[in-house]
Parts: sequence; C-alpha cells; structure tokens
Amino acid sequence: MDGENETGAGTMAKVTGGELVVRTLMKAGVKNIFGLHGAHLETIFQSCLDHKIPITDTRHEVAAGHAAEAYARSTRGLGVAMVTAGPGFTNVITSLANAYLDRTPVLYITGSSGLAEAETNTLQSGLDQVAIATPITKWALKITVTQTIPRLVAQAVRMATSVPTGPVLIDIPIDVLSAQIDEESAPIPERVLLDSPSAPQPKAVEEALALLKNAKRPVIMAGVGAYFADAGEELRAFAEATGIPVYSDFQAHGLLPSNHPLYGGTTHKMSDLSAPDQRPDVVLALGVRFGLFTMGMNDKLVPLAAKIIHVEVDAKEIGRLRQVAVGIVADPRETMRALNVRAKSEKWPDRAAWQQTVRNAKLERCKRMQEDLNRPGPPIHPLQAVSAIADNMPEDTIVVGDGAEAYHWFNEVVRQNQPGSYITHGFLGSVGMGLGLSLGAQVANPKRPVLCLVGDGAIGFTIAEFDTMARHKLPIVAVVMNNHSWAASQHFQEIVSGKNRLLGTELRDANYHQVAEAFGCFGRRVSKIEELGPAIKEAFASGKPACINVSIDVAPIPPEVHLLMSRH
Ligand SMILES: Cc1ncc(C[n+]2csc(CCOP(=O)(O)OP(=O)(O)O)c2C)c(N)n1
Repeated sequence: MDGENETGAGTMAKVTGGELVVRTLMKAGVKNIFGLHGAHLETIFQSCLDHKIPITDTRHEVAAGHAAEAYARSTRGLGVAMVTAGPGFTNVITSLANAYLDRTPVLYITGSSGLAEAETNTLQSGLDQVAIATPITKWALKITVTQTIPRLVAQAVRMATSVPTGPVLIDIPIDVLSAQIDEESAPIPERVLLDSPSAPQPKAVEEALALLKNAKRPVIMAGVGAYFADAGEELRAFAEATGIPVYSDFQAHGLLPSNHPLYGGTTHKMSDLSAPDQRPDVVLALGVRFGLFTMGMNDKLVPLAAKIIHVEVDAKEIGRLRQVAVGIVADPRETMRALNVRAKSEKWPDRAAWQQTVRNAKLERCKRMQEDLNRPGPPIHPLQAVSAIADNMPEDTIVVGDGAEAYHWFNEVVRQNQPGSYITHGFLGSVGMGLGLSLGAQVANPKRPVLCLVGDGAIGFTIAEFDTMARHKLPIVAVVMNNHSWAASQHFQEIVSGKNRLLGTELRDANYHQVAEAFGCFGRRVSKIEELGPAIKEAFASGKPACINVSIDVAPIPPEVHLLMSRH
C-alpha cells in the first residue's frame, strides 16, 4: 500500500473526503455554513445537499467569512466558512484577521489544488495557504490523507472553540476531498466539543472581594470574555448584591440591560467620570482585553492609580497594558459565581452616592446631546438619524455597526436588553464588514430583526450582498448614513492636515437604495428627519431585505472620535 487513500477490497460503503468533513461538522453541532462555491469544494457541497446542511452562499468570500464570524458571536459557538482555492482564500483573509484579533471561533475550510498536482502551475494553485494563514489563525493545517479528515476536523473544531477561542483554517486538497474510501476506515469522533470552564482559585476570590469591599468608587467593566462566557446573570446578581456600577465594551453590551440603574454605559463613557472625586479606584475587569476599548495606555477611562482585578481566560491579556492588583486566569462566569457565593455573606458599603455620580454623568451626557438633537434641518444631524433609528426599530433588534463615525454616533444612543444584540468593529477596525456580519446575525437569529447601520463608504465594499439577502430571504434592514464622504478619514484629514487639504476622502452622493432595489430589495431615500422613523418601520414591515439611504450632515464629529483623537 503506498497511501492511506487506497480503497482496499470488499463491499464496505465508500465515502468521499467531503462527506467525512460534513459528518464531522454535524457531530460538532454545525447547522449552517457560509461560503462561495469552487470546483475544489464540490464534494463538500454535495454532502451538504445530502445532509440538508444549508449553505448561505455569498457574492464575495469575505462576506461569507464575516457572516461566519457574526454567527459564532451570536451563538457563542462555532461559525463555519468555506472558500475555494487561491482567490477564494485570498478574498477571505480580512475575515481571518478580524476573527484572529477578536478571538472569534470560526472554522475556515479552504480547497486547494490536488496533492498530485504539486508544482504544476495548475489553476488556483501556487499559494501556500497554510503558511499565509498561520500568523492570523490560532491553528492552520493542510489535511493530506482522507482517512485523517474526521480526526483533524474534530481537532480543528476543538482548537477553535476552546479558550482562548480563535479562528482555525483547514486546507484540504481537491484529491483528498474527492477520494473515496471505506467509511469504516475513518470513524467520526463521538465527542467533538469540549465544555470545561475553569474556576478561579479561592485565594484570588478573597483578594478580589477585599479590594472591592474597601473601594470608594469601584466599577465593573464587562468585556468580550464576559459575553462569550455568558456571564450576564451572574454579573447582574453581583452588581445588585454589591451596588457596583457596570460599564461594558463592544461585545458585552446588553449583559446588563441598558435601563438597569447600575448600568453606566459603554466603556468610553467612563471618560465622563473625569473629576478627581469621580474617578474609579478599583476596577473589576471581567473578560476585558485592555487596549482599543479602554483607551490604550492612557488613563482617560481607567485611572492609572486604580487597582485592577483582571479576570481573563487568556493569561497573555493579564498585565499586558496595566499592572494588576489581582489577576485571575479563569472563566468569567465561574469567577462571578464564586464571587457571588461569597458576596452574599458580606456586608457591602452603601454605594448610593457613588451610583448617583454615575447616573449624573449619564444625564449630563444626554443633556449635552440635546442641542444636536433639536437642531432644525435638513441636513439631518447624524445624532438625529441614529436616535430615530434607535427609537423606531423593533425592541429586540440586533444592530450591526459598520462605517466608522456611523457606529460611533450609534454608541451614543445604543440601548440593549439582551446580550449579543450589538455586533460591531473589533480590534481590526475594518470598514466594510457590516453586510457580511448581518448575514450571519440573521441566519443565527431567524426570528429577530437585524439592522445594519453602515457608512456610505462601508456599504460599497460588499454591496452585492443585497443579492444574498434576497436569495436567502434574510430581511436585513441596512441604513446608510450617507454623508458623501469617508467621514472618519475626512475629519482626520481636516484636523491633521487642514480643511483645504482633502484628498481621497470625499465620495459622491449615490443611490445605494436603488442598487438594493435592483436585487429585489426594499429601497427608500430619506432626506428629512421626520421621514426616517416611518421608513424604518415600513422596511421592517415589508419582510424584505431593505436599504434606507439617509442624507446626513458630514460636518459633526462624534464625541467618541474626539476622545480617540485625544488619546496621545
Ligand atoms: C478596510 C478599511 N479600509 C480603510 C480604512 C480606513 N478608514 C477608517 S474610517 C474610514 C472611513 C469610513 O467611511 P464610511 O464608511 O463612509 O463611514 P463614516 O465614517 O462616514 O461613518 C476609513 C476609510 C479601514 N479602517 N478599513
């Protein structure tokens, strides 16, 4: 025998490599795949057809990748994207990078040219896809023997979904996928997924409690890890038992409902606690990854003097930017459970005055927004637009935020009652992900409304995805904040280089809604603020994918952008 792909004798049932991929994914609980066809993947597509595993096929591979990311984020589970050899792989790289930086558990399956065709200059070949993917994945591997597919795909799923989670790429040559082997020679593993969250050490729990109890102005910052660990209930119980206010970063919105009296807002709003007697002195950072969402090394959000209790599944994150008083490498929910058990028997100080300070900061921020909200138009002030969106979308809408200033504006008004309801930029800050992310959010949540808030620059990247929405009956409502500009770039240019030094940052006014209409979607143009609310309601009521193209004023700069520009 010169290879494990030999078929052997006898009457045993034969299976293709593609069939083994699909059977293993089914054992891992995979119910949806995102992708774009290529001949290299044909056996996987055929097996998906046989097993009725739906493939949401997109118009560009990057949208499939982003859809798998949003699916993973929405379900707190695995997303799967499948792309063909060569250009299919190169097109999905931005998604790989995004998932890598955000630790999103996505399995990327790529086709590649046959092993037997090595070094033959054949179609879509010549790239070492594994080498290219290695620095931007948790693990990347080429499978070269058909019998090993179940074992290695299962391992890939475990690698992606175990903490710290992250993307994994499995590259399978076309001849390995299409080979027919005896099914008994490649058994499918029974248990693919692991579930073993780690508990904190009791000593660390005691240290954390002591610090929080003796603090004058403690806060809890909830981060991505708190969301992925599903720590909302435990977080709320602890906040209520101790009276400690909670702020949350981009993926943790909604863990504590926005209208909860102890909710301070998104982490950037901690910058409003700027007076010396308002600055937090102890911060419980729950699943937080310090950096972009905590304003890097500076102290605008977390004072340098504050004592930090950092709970994170990845030891690498602890102490990375800030020295910690207590570092706990453990699951955030398990840690909150342990803290809650002990919190019950403690007497906690009266935090009424501190809670009032946090509430006042929120009220002050709302007051500062009133002038913009009341401004007569047109043009529509962007804050008026996002406010009308928040007021008129259905209660349980999942918002996907894209563009740059568009979502920074939305951060001012975001209200959320349940976690996983706001999917937006992570550390890569890649403009143009919105429509792809929305596909995944809608597939994962067929009963919930999905609204994609997107800049006019951002929508151009994958505008053909309105076709994917229409074909797959995904009634996503995209609202384009049309300011004829790459506004975040334009404002940066204006501030740094001068208002008369604009280059490459202006766009034309375009009828994006008509592009959506051309794909069979609902379209509306809105230029007066009073038209926006009804248009949003009409779009959701249509049951179709929709594009509302809103003309907004380019001039205003969101408060968060001012804050970010001032960080150095
Ligand atoms: C893929 C990518 N290309 C370029 C950039 C640089 N960039 C950051 S913000 C921005 C402008 C975004 O414009 P738009 O989508 O219209 O949103 P707005 O800021 O107007 O809300 C650009 C080009 C980026 N972050 N990502």
